[in-house]
Amino acid sequence: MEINPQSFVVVANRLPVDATITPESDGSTAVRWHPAPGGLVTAMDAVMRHNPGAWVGWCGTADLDLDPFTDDAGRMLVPVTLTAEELQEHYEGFSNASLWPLYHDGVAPPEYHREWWATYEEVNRRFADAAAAAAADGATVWVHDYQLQLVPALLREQRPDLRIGFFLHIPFPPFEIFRQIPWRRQILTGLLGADLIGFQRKTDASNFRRTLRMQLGMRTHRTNVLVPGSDGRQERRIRAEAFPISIDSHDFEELARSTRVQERAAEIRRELGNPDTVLLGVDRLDYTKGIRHRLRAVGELLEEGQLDSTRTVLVQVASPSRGRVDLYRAIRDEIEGTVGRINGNLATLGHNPVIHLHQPQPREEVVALYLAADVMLVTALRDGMNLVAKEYVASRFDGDGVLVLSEFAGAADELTQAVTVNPYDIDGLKAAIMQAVTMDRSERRRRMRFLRRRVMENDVQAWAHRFLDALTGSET
Ligand code: ADQ
Repeated sequence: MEINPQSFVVVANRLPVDATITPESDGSTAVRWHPAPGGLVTAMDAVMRHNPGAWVGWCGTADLDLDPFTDDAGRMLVPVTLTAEELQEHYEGFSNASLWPLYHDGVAPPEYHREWWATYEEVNRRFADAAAAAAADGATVWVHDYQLQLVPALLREQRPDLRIGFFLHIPFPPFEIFRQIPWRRQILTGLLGADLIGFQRKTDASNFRRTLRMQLGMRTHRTNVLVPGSDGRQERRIRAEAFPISIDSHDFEELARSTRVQERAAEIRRELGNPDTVLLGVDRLDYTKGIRHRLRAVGELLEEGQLDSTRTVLVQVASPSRGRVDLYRAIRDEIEGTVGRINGNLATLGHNPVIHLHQPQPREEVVALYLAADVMLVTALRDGMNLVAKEYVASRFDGDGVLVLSEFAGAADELTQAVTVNPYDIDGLKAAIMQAVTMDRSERRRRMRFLRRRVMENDVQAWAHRFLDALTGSET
């Protein structure tokens, strides 16, 4: 199919929908599309409702060659084909086993392989070609995340007419950590093809600018970066700064206010045996999320009797979503081992103090859990933003509930009235959990009022406007 060039193009590793191939009764096969999960898709889905255009991304199944098409929402979806080997090396390998741990300050050791890098370059080139074909003259192209850091420069080479923005959803590490990656220059040069590079936190943006100074000897002034032109071309002034992402806050509040979800929240508490305290964790199963530290702290509080094991429940939802099956199996085994040990010591016939749900939960159920939880535990060791923290706040239209939030999650910059913790400090984490559990109602409400103001004002639409206005030069 001919692509009808668009004036706004989003480029992300995944499309907002996943394709699956299903056999038909006549022996043929059909492609079916389902919403794809994840923080980035949720955010950009909401943005695209207001800025229709094209979305370039992988369709979720290897070796599937699909034509671009327009979906029910009027967006043009442009699938990029990836082979199983490319997925292994670009996505599971370089993206998730090299970049992901490195950018999260090395909370797991990154691995580097030259074949992975070669495939990363190759796949980035394919995304850049697809974006170039989908973009109209002078279009605005918004490239997302660590899987596609070479796309801005590759795209600029082909299409200097475009306005190119890049947003990194995960942290950018300090120069001393970043410098270990063998392809550090190529990655920085790839990103510098953008006119605007957005980060979650101010510290991420300043880590990046400092890296440019230290590694490439470049000049920066405040958030501006002067990129020297190649072949005697004039230097370009680009910007690298923080644009903290958010959620569709009003959508969450509306869902939480629905009778269905409120009834379900009450039912959840009944199903849990009407405990005095419900603690909640909702995470993708990942070593950056600090689930192990959280379980350790809650386990000790229960075993020491500071939390009454007959009157307290921790519900931990942790579902796998990103590659590296072996690694995730190890984390899952560890979580299940710890949960089993705590319950083995403390459970009674009718009551388990810790419940681990391994299956991903539909959004309605997640919001019902948010409403049912007295205390939300977000204990990431490192996290770009952490949307779960914001979703909890947006869902608590009743003005109650306490958020315990890691200072290593980007959300901590804005949500300063949460009970903040260093998750590595187990005693500090235990004290924070007890502070949250015993906090009196007026303080809970005062803190939640502040948190809600922040989350309801800075929603995902406001985030996208700020980024796009800065990119297109229309900010005031
Ligand atoms: P993630 O690492 O995926 O996002 P997060 O920001 O918490 O982390 O977003 C996860 C999303 O998936 C949330 O909408 C949450 O409700 C949902 N979710 C998580 N676990 C779930 C489960 N078990 N069942 C059902 N739903 C679940 C990346 C970065 C973050 C950054 C976002 C957006 O790692 O730091 O905040 O992108 O930029």
